[in-house]
Order: sequence, then structure tokens, then C-alpha cells
Amino acid sequence: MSTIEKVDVFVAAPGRNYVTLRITTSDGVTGLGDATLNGRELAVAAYLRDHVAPLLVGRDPARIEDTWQYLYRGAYWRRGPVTMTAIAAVDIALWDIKGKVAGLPVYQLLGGRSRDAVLVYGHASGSDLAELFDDIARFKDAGYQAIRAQTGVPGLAGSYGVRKGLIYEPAATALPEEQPWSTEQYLNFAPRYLREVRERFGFDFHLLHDVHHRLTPIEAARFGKEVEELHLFWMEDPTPAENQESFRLIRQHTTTPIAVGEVLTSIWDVQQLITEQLIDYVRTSVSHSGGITHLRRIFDLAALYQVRSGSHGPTDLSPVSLAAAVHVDTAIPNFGIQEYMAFAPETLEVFRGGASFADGMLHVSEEPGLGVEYDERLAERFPYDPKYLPVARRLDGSVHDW
Ligand code: KDG
Ligand code: MG
Repeated sequence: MSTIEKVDVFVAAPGRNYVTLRITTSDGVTGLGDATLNGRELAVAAYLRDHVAPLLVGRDPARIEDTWQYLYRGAYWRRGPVTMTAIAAVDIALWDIKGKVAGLPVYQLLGGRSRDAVLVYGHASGSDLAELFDDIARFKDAGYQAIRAQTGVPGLAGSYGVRKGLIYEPAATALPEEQPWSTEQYLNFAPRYLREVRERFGFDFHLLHDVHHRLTPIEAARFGKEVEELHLFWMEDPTPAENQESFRLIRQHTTTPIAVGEVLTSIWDVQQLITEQLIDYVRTSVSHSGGITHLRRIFDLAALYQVRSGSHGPTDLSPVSLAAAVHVDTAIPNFGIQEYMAFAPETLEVFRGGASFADGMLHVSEEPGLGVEYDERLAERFPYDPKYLPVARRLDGSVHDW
């Protein structure tokens, strides 16, 4: 029987910080997992090196479900981003190995194709409306059929979601940058600028917007109602989702579709949102919510309630995550959309292969496994570079959800 022989954890910053897990079997087959948790990278790396790797050596790499249960239940302590990201990395790596051993791409092991390609949305942004309009035009020219629009709120320095340069990177400083926030100013401005986007570019593309956890339920209800006739594909994270029940209030007031889940790590965190149909898209990610095994379980639950997938896919998830997400997207019946951002050139030199982009869609790799290779030697040239996400403060100085 083949066994797990070696478990390596790489922490490197090719373009940005990534934590990468590599499992090697006694037959010399390798599998890759993404263990990146933005701003908390070393916690997951230590969890894997100190507490997971010793448990994996000698195990049967084919027993993916059993390994998931062993790591989840065996830890005794439940859920949480560090644990679930570590389990996810192991799970993704084991699926990669299973695919390579079978000589099949992972989506074939998940039941085969449900679709030819995967619809993605790109991130258009600008510090003001003129810049945002230019960026939307650029995304349309590049073939995107779905575009997320974010711009700075006039008078507030450093709004969420606005790119500086070609690569979006919110974790940009050695200590957390503090950014001002005013709900009043945002609520007065955002519906107006989204209307201008529709007036300028029409309705022949999907328009998305990320509220990024900034509103209370009743504020979110107001926002959703005001943008209803703009037919957003979704409003994302309108309010923090720890209290799943709170989405009922938003639902009572608006038909604007709701997407939630990028900071949530398990099926139990989205159970009420799904089973009570309080959201339309579930955005849990393959690398923060327990890997392919657990993400599939979440999406299968969602399918029963006509909730579709909308996997989180920013650049702070590595190309290994994107590849794994696209294998899942290709296979599941209730796929909605996949988030997609361009990676830095250095990232694509270190992580080679994976899904490819054409005409607003991602195409899954046909290579056995996930189809991604990691260049360990090249990665060594990009040492870890500690960076934090920003923190938001209201104008009175108190901390707000970033
Ligand atoms: O690390 C934080 C980012 O992943 C997050 O801010 C990105 O909200 C995000 C999104 O929708 O991609
Ligand atoms: Mg988001």
C-alpha cells in the first residue's frame, strides 16, 4: 500500500504571501494544497508543521474522507479559519494525488463535467468614477461577462476594493493600515454610482458589488431596495453573517440577490442561511472551508434549496485554490459564478498550470490531478513578507468591520 511519506510546508511571497502544502507518497506521487490565510499565514503553517504533518506520515493517501474526519474530529476543537484552512490544504493535496494516481483530472472524480466552462467575474475599480468607468471598459474589452464595481467614497481615504496598479492587494502594509468609514456617506453614494454604471454601460453584462460586511441588516435592506432596478447579479456580504438570522430582515425588504460566505469556514456557518433560503449564492472557498470534500458538501446542501455557488477567489488564495475551485465548479450542478483576479507574474512563475481564462470563462485543466506545479527552488527567491489587512474606523474613531 502506498503511504504518505513526506509533508512539506512552504511559506513564500512570489507576488504576495502564500502558504503551500506538498504531500509526497511512498510511490513518489505529490499533491499540492493551498494553506494561505491572509494576514495569519504563519499560524496555519505552524498548525500544519507541528500538529498535522506528524499525523499524516504513514497514512493511506487514498482515504480522503477518513483523513478529513480524522483531522476535524480528532482535533476535538471545532471549526475556525486556522483549523479549516489547514484541513483544506491536506484535503486538496490528497485529491490532487488521487487524480494523478487515477490519471484523471479531479473534476472527473467528482462526477465529470456539468458545464463546458466556468463563468467568472472580474474586479473593476477606480479611486473615482472616471477611473472606474475606464476600468469597466477594459474588463468588457477583455471579454468579461460579469464585472464587480467598486470605487472610493468621496471624502473617505482608502475605500475597500479599489486596486492600486494592476494587481489587487488589500494586505499591503507591515502593520494594519487604518481606513476611515462612514456608513452615511457610503449609503448616499454607492447606489448613485452603480446607477451611473448601468446608465453608461447598459444591462448586457452581470454587475456585482461587494458591501464587505459594512452595513447593519436594516441599512443593507435600504441599499438592496435602492439598487433593485439595477438588477445586480448580487450584493455581497451586506452585513456580517455571524448572526445568520439577521438576513431574514434584509430578505423581507428586497429582491436584490445576496451572496455570503468568504469569511465562513464550515457547513454549520451557512446552514441557516441555506436551509431558510436567506441567501442566493454561497461564497465559501475551497481553501478556507475544509477543502474539496467539505466545499462539495456545502454546495450539495445548497443545491437542495436553490442556492448556487459563488466561490471566493481573490489573489490571496493561490493558483492551487483557484484550480481546485474550478474543478468543483465544473462538476457541480448548482454552480453560480467564480470570482477571478489576475495573479502577479511572479505568482504564475512559481505556480505553473491550472485553469486558463478565455472569453470571460475559466477552463479547467485536463492534466491528471489539479494540474498545478509548484517550483520550490524559484519560490525560495521570494521570502515571506509579513503583511496585514487594513482595519476600518468610523469617523468617531471606533472600530468598524473592514
Ligand atoms: O483577504 C481578504 C480578501 O480576500 C477579501 O477582502 C476579498 O472581499 C473580498 C472578495 O470579495 O474577494
Ligand atoms: Mg468579498
